[in-house]
Amino acid sequence: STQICRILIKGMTCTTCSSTVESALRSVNGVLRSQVALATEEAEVHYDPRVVTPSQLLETIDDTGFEAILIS
Ligand code: 9UX
Repeated sequence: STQICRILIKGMTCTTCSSTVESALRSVNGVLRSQVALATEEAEVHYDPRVVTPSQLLETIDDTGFEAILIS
């Protein structure tokens, strides 16, 4: 069944930054939905744990140039 993780993202300063991260997360296999909020510096990601792990989600964000810290 679907799981939800929340990730703190450091370094985003404009909506293009948050859109970049959101698109990167949505392109990952196993991600069902993803919302990135610039104001709170948080991503909420709905994912299939049989396909993708939170660690891979953090790596995806790191690859866009922003620092990612797992919240829950
Ligand atoms: Mo906005 Mo983010 O111009 O690296 S895209 S600051």
